Order: sequence, then C-alpha cells, then structure tokens
Amino acid sequence: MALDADTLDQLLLTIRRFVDERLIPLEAQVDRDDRVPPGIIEQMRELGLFGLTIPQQYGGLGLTMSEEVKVAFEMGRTSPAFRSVIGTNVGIGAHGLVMDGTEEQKQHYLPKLASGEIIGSFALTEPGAGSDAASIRTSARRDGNGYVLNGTKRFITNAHVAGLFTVFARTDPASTGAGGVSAFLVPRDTPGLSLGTPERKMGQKGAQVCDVIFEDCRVPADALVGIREGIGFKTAMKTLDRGRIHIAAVSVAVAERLIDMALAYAMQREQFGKPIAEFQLVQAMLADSKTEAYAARCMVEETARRRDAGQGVSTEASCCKYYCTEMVGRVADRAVQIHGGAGYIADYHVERFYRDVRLFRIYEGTSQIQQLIIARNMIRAAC
Ligand code: COS
Repeated sequence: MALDADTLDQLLLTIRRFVDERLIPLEAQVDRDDRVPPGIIEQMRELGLFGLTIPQQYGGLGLTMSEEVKVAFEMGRTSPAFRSVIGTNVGIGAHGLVMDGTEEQKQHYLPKLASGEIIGSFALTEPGAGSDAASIRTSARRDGNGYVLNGTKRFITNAHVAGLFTVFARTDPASTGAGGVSAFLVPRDTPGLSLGTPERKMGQKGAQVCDVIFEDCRVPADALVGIREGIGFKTAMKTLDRGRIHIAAVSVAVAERLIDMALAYAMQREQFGKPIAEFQLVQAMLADSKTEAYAARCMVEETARRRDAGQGVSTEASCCKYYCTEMVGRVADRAVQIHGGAGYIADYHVERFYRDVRLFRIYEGTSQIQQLIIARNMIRAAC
C-alpha cells in the first residue's frame, strides 16, 4: 500500500466528486469541441492526478497497481478523453522511464511529469509497424557522442502537448527484430522533431493523436533509457503490460456507467403500457451486462493484486485487456439497443460512449494481439 486506507478513501472521494461535478457536465462540450478545457487540465494538476503512479521520491503518489485500478474505476466513469489527459503520465508516457531509466534520468524528468508541468508521450507505433511492434524502422544511428534519429511515429497520443517523448528506435541497423530496438527520452524542443496534423477520429473526441516525425534529430548519448542499447522492446512490452491493466479498469468503469444509464432509461421508458424494464428480453440485456461487468471488475482487481504481490502477470494483463475491452463493446451495444431509436441520437450519452469505447479494443494492443500473447504464454508454460 502506497497510501493508508483513509488517504486512499479521501483521494477516491475527491476524484468521484471531480468526475460528477466537473467532468460529466462537460462531456457533450468536449465531444463537440474536440478539446478538454485548459481550466480542467489545471484542476487535474492541482489534484495531483498527473503523478498518481510516479514514485513518491520523485514527487508522485506512487500508487500500487491495486490503488491505481481503484482510481481508474472512478476516472473511467466519464468520457475517456478526460482520462487521456493524464493517461500518458500515469501510464505509458512515464513508466518506461520509471522501470528502466537511470537515477539521473528519473531525477531529471519524473518530478516534472508528476506535477503535470510536462506531458509524457509514448512513441512506438509507425506507419508500417502497429501490431508487429518489433518491426519498427525508425533508426537511431550512433554519431560521435550521441545518436541521430530518423523516422515517423504514428497515432501518438498526447503528442501535440507532450514535453517529453519516449521514442523506440533501431540502434542496430543489421537487426530486424526486437533485439535491435532501444528507447530514447526526447524533449519536444529537440531540433529535427516535428508533429503532424491532429487526426480526426471516430470517438474519444478531446483526446488528440498525431504523427511525430524525426529528421536528423540529434540526441545526446544520455538520452538512451537506462544507457543500454537493445533493451527498448522489453521496456515497451513491460510498459504495455501495466497499461493494459489500466485500460481494462477504465473499460469496467465505462461499462458500469452505461449499465446505470441503460437501467435508468429502461425503468422510465414505457411501451405496451409499462416500463420496458419489465420485459424479459430487456432484462436479459441488463443482466448479461451486469454479470459481465462484475466478472471484469473481479479479474482486474485480482490481476492488480497479483502484480503488487510481485507475480508476473503478462498473461493475466492480456486476459484483462482482451475481456474487459470486448465486454464494454458488448455493453455499449446493448445500452444503445435498450435506448432504441434514442440510442442512435447524439443527445443521449450512450451514442457517444458507443463510439468512444471502440478504441479500447484497438490501442495498447488489439484484441487479437492479446489472444496471441495469452495463447503463446500458455504454450510456453506447458513446454
Ligand atoms: N515483458 C518483458 N519482456 C517481454 C514481454 C513482456 N511482456 N513480451 C515480450 N518480451 C520479450 C521476450 O521475452 C523476448 O525476449 P528475448 O528475445 O530475450 O527472448 C522479446 O521481448 C521479444 O518478444 P517476442 O518474441 O514475443 O516478440 P514478437 O515480435 O514475436 O511479438 C508482440 C510481440 C506481438 C506481443 C508485440 O509486438 C506486441 O505486443 N504488439 C502489440 C503492440 C502494441 O500494443 N501496440 C500499441 C502501441 S501503444 S498505443
């Protein structure tokens, strides 16, 4: 436990209030404007949300995985775009550094990431390397006392506001697989680093992604994470293992919100002379959603507990990501169905969530990649 029980309860209560009073009322506006208001981001800084998982010695709260998923169960009750503001500092944009950085690298960057003074961003995916992450082609050529980066990263979350990128690039030009990949810490203002135009997306409006382009971008040798070449792919995979549990927890929270909305609607909407909640086919949709969300919550809590106990949970993290993100897709679909024609109208929140949750099954590893990881690990363990 990073926090005593009272402090954790207080934190969760504060976040619950922030979500209910400040974020939920802004959901439609954020979807319309494709932008989270700067005042909200400032409040997130004041609440310490950027530093939730950064170790306490670097200015964060150092939450354990179990504590982090409790926070995600709260933050996830609103549009995923709000969580995305802090998501990279809490997850993939900081944890490569937390896990594998040198002490000097951590002291230099983590306090600023914890306070939200800078936003961290994780630059792995490329135009030709999505699921096959080990095939990245961005190069980092050793040159004198530094490296020169060339290549393009694609769909990089929070790149437009990032102050620091963890960039995965190939240091061994002769390699084609995971072994030749290294991770670099690249500040936004490094000459040779530029950004593409923000992408227009199906959902999660307010969360921005764009290309990050490196053209003869020179970084010093001490930008190499851990000052070790060839470990970057493993850094990325370890970071994603953690991030996948977090995304699973957010999926549970969105599912629970959708179930609340579907239930409330079913109880007040009357057809054939009575509330539609009294019809058994509607009840089946509610019951299936409740059961699946409960199972999902339990598996996330158990995986977080095992990780905190020091167990390897790569398989279980993928099970959580796979099941919970698919589950919330089904729950969102049923919520739209229960709302009938109204569910297809943008004024009802379920339409927006239906679009928002689609991404959960894709980013931080598609459902198919999770299936592949789970089965591979099963086969390896059985050999
Ligand atoms: N933790 C630590 N090390 C890991 C690991 C993990 N979770 N997963 C893999 N590794 C290690 C392996 O042990 C292996 O090390 P050795 O060479 O020393 O044996 C190395 O990394 C390569 O692993 P593997 O052979 O499994 O790599 P593959 O290229 O076959 O495939 C997958 C790996 C497909 C699982 C990986 O590319 C992946 O997760 N793809 C999805 C990428 C993704 O999530 N993108 C989203 C971007 S962020 S929004």
